[in-house]
Amino acid sequence: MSEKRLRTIAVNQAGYSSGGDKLALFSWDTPRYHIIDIASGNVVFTGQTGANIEDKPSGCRVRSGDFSALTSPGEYRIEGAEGEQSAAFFIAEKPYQKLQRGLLKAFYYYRCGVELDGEYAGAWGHKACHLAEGTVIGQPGLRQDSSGGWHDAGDYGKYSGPGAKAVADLLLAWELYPAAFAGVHTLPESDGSLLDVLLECTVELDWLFKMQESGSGGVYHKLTTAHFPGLDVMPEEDTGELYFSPVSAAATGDFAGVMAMAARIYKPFDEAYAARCLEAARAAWSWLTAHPHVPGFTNPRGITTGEYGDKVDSDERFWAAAELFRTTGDEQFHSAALELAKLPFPKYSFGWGDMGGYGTLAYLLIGEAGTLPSLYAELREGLLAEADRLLRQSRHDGYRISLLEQDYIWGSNMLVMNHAMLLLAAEHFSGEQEYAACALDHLHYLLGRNVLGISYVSGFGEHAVMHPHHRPSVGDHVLEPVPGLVVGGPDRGLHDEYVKKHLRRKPAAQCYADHEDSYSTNEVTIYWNSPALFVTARFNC
Ligand code: G3I
Ligand code: 9MR
Ligand code: ZN
Repeated sequence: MSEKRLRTIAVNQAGYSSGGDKLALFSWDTPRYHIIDIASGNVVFTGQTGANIEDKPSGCRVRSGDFSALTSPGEYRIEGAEGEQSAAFFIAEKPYQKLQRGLLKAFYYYRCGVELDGEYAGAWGHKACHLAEGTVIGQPGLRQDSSGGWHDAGDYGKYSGPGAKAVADLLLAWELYPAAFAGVHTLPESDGSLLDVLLECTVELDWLFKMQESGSGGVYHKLTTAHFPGLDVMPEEDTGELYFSPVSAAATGDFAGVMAMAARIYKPFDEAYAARCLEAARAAWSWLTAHPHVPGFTNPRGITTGEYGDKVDSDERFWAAAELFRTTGDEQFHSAALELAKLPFPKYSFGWGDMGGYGTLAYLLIGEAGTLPSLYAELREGLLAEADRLLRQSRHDGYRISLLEQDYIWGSNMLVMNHAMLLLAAEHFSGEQEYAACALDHLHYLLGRNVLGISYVSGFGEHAVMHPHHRPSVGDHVLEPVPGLVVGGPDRGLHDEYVKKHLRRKPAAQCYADHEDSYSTNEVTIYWNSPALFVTARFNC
C-alpha cells in the first residue's frame, strides 16, 4: 500500500558540510540518481544507490546514495530515475549556524509576559501576555506574581519540570560547546556582557524563582489557566484566571538540579545571581529531604491542562544531589547522590519525566578524581553501553537513527534528539568519533532525511513543517509559522482525532500530519527545541 506509492528522496535540507559524509535516502528501490546545481541547472553528480534495507518503522525498502565526493558549496537538488525530486539542500563549510540561531531564537518567541516587537520579532510580534497574579490552589486567598518565563508549547501553560529540562539542555550545550555560542549578542536587551544563550536562560530561571513556595522551598508543579484556550487565541487574549498547581517532588527536584547548574554557570558573570540560584537550590533540596515519600503529581480537580504526571521522583532527586555536589563539592550531597544512585530509575534518559541522565552527566563531568571511583566507572560504562546500543540500532535502521518501531511515541523527535545527546555525551567521555557521526545522522533525520522528507523544524528547509499546533502561529494571520520550532513528530499511538481519521494503518514513522489540529504529532515544545539546540551546537564547533 503506502510504501508502493511513497517515493521520497530524503536529504538534510539545512545541508551538509563540504568536507563531511553526505547521504541521501530513497524510500523505494531505485538504482540511480543525479544531482542538479540549482543556480546553473547543470547535473553535477551522478550516483548509484546501495543495497536496500527493509525498514520496519517506515514501512519502506530504503536505499542510500553517497555523494560525499560532491564538495563545492552551493544549493542542490537530487533527481531520481523517473524525475522524482528531493527538496533543495545546501553544501556549505558551516551549514548549521543559521539553524542554531533559529533554534535559540525560538525561545525568544516562546517568551511570556513581555511584548515581542520591532525588528527582532519580525512578523511574529505580539503584545505582552499573562501578566496577572495567579491563584495558589489549596491556599485560599493567596495570589502571587506569575509573569515571565517561556510558554511550554503550542499552549500557554508554564510547567516547572519541562522548563528545567529545556534550560538544562541549553546550559549543558554552552558548557560542552562554548565555541558554538561565542560572541553572539543579538537579543534586544543584550548589553554585550551575557551571551544570548545565557541571557535567554535567565528569562526562564527568573520565572522559576516565582514557582518556589516561600518558606517550604517546594516548587509548584505548574502554572496554567484551568483549561486550554482555543487554538487561534493569541497569548495576550488568553486572560483566564491563572492557577499555581500544588508543589510536587518532581518539580522540586528538577528545580534544585537546574538552579544548582545555573549557580555554577553564572558565577563568573554575576556572583549575586549565582548565589541566589544556589540558595534557591538548597531550599528546594531541604524540601526534598523533609519529604522523602510523596505521591506523584496529578491535576487538581478542575484543571485540565497538561499534567506532566511523574510517579517516580528518584531520578529528579538524583539529578538534584549530583548537580549540587558538582557545584558545591559538599559531601552531604555526594552521600545523597550515592544512595539515590542505588535506586532502579533510568540513568541515561533526558525526558521531561526521566531526568536521571542529567544526574549522570553532572556526576561524570566532575571527573574521576572528585568522585567515588566505583560509581564513576559504573556510570561511564553504562553510558557507553547505552551509546553502543543506540549505534547498533542506528546501523540496522533504514533512516540511520536509533528509534525502534515502538519508540515512535508522542514527541518522538525528542527521543531522536535525546538519543543524539547521549551519543554526544559518549563522544565527550570516550573521544570516539563514531558516536558523533551517529548523532549527526539523527540531526539529518530531524532536518528532513526521514521517510516523509519533511524538515521537522519550522522555517528550516524547502519542505519544512508549515502548520504546527502552536497558538500564536495559528492566531497571528501570518502565513509562515513562527520559525525555529521543533514539532513532536510521528506518533504511532494516533493520539488525536485528526490522525485517527487520516493516518490509520500507516507505518510508525509515517504517523505524522503537518496539520494544526494534530496536537499529538505537530505540536511544538521548548523541551523538543532544547536537545536539538544542544546537538546542533556540537556541529558548530
Ligand atoms: O512511556 C510510555 C512508553 O513506555 C510506552 O511504550 C509508550 C506507548 O505509547 O507511551 C509512553 O508514554 C507516553 C508519554 O508521553 C511518555 O513520553 C504516552 O504514550 C504519551 O501519551 C505521553 O505524551 C505526553 C503528552 O503530553 C500527553 O500526556 C508527551 O510526552 C508530552 O510531551 C505532552 O505534553 C504536552 C503537555 O501536556 C501540554 N503542553 C503541550 C505538550 C506537548 O504536546
Ligand atoms: O491544544 C492542546 C495542546 O496544547 C495539548 O498539548 C493537548 C494535549 O493535552 O491538548 C490540546 O487541546 C486539545 C484537547 O486536549 C482536546 N480537544 C482539542 C484540543 C485542541 O484543539
Ligand atoms: Zn504568556
